[in-house]
Amino acid sequence: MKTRAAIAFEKSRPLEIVELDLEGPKQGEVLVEVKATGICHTDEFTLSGADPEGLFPAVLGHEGAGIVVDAGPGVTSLRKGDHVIPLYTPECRNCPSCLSRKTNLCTAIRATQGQGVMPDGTSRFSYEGRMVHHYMGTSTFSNYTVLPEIAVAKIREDAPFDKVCYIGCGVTTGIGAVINTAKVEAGATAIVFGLGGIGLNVIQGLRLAGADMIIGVDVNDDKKAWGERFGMTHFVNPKEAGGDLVAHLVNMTKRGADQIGGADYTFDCTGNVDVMRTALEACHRGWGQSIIIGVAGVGQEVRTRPFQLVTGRVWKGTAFGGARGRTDVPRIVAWYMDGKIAIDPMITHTMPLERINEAFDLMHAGKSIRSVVVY
Ligand code: NAD
Ligand code: 022
Ligand code: ZN
Repeated sequence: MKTRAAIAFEKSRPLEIVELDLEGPKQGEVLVEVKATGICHTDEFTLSGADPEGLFPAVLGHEGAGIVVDAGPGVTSLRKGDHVIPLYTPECRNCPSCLSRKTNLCTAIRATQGQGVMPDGTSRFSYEGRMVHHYMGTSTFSNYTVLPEIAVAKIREDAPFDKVCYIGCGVTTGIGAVINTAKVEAGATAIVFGLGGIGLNVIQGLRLAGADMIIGVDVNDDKKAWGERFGMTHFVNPKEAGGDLVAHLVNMTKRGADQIGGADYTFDCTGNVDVMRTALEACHRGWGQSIIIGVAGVGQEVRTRPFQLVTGRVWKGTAFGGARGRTDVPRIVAWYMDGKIAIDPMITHTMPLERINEAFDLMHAGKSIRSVVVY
C-alpha cells in the first residue's frame, strides 16, 4: 500500500513529505494507522546527525497513537479496530529481562530495532524501490506503520489520540521515573532539573506520589509558571543561586534535628552532564537518590567524587521511565482519562504533517513544550 510520511533522507536536512510504499504486516506484526504523533528530542538528535547510530533514509517518530487496521498471522493480543500506542521499549514478557522483573529493557527484538529493520531483518518501508529504515521500532512520522505485536500497547477507545500520543514517550518517561525508578514515597523532598516536556511530567508524577517539597531548577525563568501549574512548590534559576547551586539547594532542603540538607530524590531532565553532577550532589547523604533521565551528547561523561556515593547517595538512570509498556501505558492512559494527570496544557502546538518541520524549529527555539502532528 501507499502511505503519506515525513522522511529523513539524510542528516541535517528538513523532513520531506512523500508517498512511501508500505508492505503489509508479516508474522507477529500489525499494521497501524497513526492518528497523531509527538515530536521529541531523540527525533531531532537523529535528524541532526549527532546520533552516530542514526540511519538514513528513515521514517522517524516514536511518540504516536493510532488504530490497528490489519494483523499478520500469529497475532493474538490485538485485532483490527484496537486503539494503540506504539512502544519503542517493547514488552515480550518472555525474554530473560522481562522475566527478571528487574528491568523494562526487553531484549526480544533489540538488535533488529537498532538496525532500523523489523525482527525478520527487513524493512516494510520503501521509496522509489529503495529501502527506507524504520526508527526506534515505531516510525510514527508515517500515516501507516507496521509494528511487532510486542511493541504495541492496547488502550481504551475513548482516549483522544492527539493527547495520549504523548504517553508514548514524554509522559510515561517523566511519571515512570518517579513511580517505577525512584519509587518516591509520600512526604518526600525532590528537585527536578530542567522543566521541559520531561521535567514537567516528573513534577506531576511527584505530586501524584505525594511529595511535600518539589523544587524546580531551570535557566529559563518562563519555566517557573509552567512548573507551578503541575505541582512545583519552589523555583530556582541557577543564575540567581549565588554561584554554588549545590549549597543553595542543600540549604533549601535542610530539615530534621541535625539540619542536614539535600533532597530525597533528584532528577536530571536536561541531558547536561554538569547538571547531572549537581543533581547527585544535591541529594541527602545516606539515602538520596539521583535519577538521570536526560540523554547526554555522544562521548560525554559524568563525574563526581566517589565520596558522594560512599556516603550513601545513589546514582540511577531510567529508560522510558522504567515502564513495561503493554502493562503500564494503558494504566497511564486511564490516569489521564480520570483526571489524575494533565496532558492537554503541555501540548502547546498542533499541526498537520505538512508542517512537521515547524515542530523542530519550535523545539530549537525553546518555544514549545510539546508539538503534536495530527494526520
Ligand atoms: P526540553 O528541551 O523540553 O527541556 C529541557 C529543559 O532544561 C529546558 O526547559 C531548559 O531551559 C532546561 N535547561 C537546559 N540547561 C539547563 C541547565 N544547565 N540547568 C537547568 N535547566 C536547564 O527537553 P525534554 O523534552 O524535557 O527532554 C529532556 C531530556 O530527556 C532530553 O535529553 C531527552 O533526550 C531526554 N529523554 C530521555 C528519555 C529516557 O527514557 N531516558 C525519554 C525521553 C526524553
Ligand atoms: C526517547 N529517548 C529520548 C527521548 N525520547 C530515549 C532514548 C534512548 C533510550 C530511551 C529513551 C534508551 C535508553 C537505553 C536504551 N535506549 C537502550 C535499550 C537497550 O539497549 O535495551 C534506547 C532505546 C531504543 C533505541 C535506542 C536506545 C532504538 O530503538 N534505536 C530504548
Ligand atoms: Zn522521546
